Amino acid sequence: MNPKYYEELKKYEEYINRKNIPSDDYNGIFTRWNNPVLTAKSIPLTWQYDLDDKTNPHFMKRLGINAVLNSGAIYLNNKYYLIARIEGWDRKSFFGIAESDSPVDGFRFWDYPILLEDTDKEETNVYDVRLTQHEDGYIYGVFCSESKDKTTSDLSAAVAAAGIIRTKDLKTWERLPNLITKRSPQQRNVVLHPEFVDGKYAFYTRPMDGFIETGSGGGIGFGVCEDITKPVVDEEIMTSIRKYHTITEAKNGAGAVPIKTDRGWIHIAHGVRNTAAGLRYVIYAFATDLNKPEKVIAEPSGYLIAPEGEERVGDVSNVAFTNGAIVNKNNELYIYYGAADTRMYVASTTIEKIVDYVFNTPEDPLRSVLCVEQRCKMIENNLKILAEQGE
Ligand code: M1P
Repeated sequence: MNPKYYEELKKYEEYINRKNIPSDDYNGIFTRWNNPVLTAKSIPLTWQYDLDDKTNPHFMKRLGINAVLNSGAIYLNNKYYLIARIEGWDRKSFFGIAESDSPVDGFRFWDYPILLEDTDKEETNVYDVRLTQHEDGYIYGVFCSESKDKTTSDLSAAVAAAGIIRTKDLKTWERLPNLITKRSPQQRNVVLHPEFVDGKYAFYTRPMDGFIETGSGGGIGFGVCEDITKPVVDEEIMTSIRKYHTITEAKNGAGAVPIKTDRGWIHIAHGVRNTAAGLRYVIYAFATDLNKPEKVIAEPSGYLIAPEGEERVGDVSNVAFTNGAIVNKNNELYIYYGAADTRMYVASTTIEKIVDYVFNTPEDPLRSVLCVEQRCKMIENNLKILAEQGE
């Protein structure tokens, strides 16, 4: 074996085994963790190097990895699993399962990435899986399945659809047909609701006119389907809608699978606005009704997590994007988020705190003058409290 292998293996092991550290930035809502939980450095050497001295005498990376990002997440038998979007130097993404006993560090990939059943020869790229532990007994993965748009001569034109896979053990995956949404030509950021709604499978969708532009798509949609093995959604109705001059003005999309709480379903989604420097992706939260999971009942103003510091820098700068969160047996909540389409971070909180945040943070009154009024009311009350306490 080339001695370089042992040098690189040592670096890899040190990287995987390094402990994460909570940031000392305070907001009362969540704690950021300083180190990424997954990056291109987390990928095993066997996935990148040909270890045969005869065919690789210079110990070159033959199949390099560019980025590890937007990961689905699931908690099973006290273990934390991330199904990451792994992007090769060749720009193609695929999925790999990383496992840890800890929610914040130590994620190690299984021996092989997931080899999807090749059911559609036009499918060129797959990414951003959401993992739903459904009450029907399966774990579903819903992801973006991308193909070339052959209706135009534009080489970068693509069509996005929602691919569906399912498993009972994360090892054997069955591929189902892609979701058909009758009203929307394209779909990305589709999430399967974990419970039946009126006896049907329910999807959060993101109706889009084109590959990048949501166009007339007003926000996060919701639709039901009878048979998940022939998945068709006839009608999509709106849940969290996009609004002018807010964090969701350009687009939004469902993120982690909704979390059931006593007060409602907590959704952790992403919102996009346009800036002179390009699109800015942030993570926001809202709640929907327990019996009508499409009906928004609370939507705090602004963002929950925006990209900060080194999180802002990468292949697509200024992006915080989530498609996975875990609630463990202690009701701690871990929100995994991709940063700048390059690496994965985690933020932690508790169910008690996220419910307080979602239901007690004021809504966006949508105009500057009303926002100042809202803030002044809080200041007035605070000054009264401080005066009463002699501060
Ligand atoms: O590049 C930012 C994100 O862009 C897409 O999200 P959306 O569909 O909302 O525009 C996704 O491709 C996502 O993977 C990516 O992080």
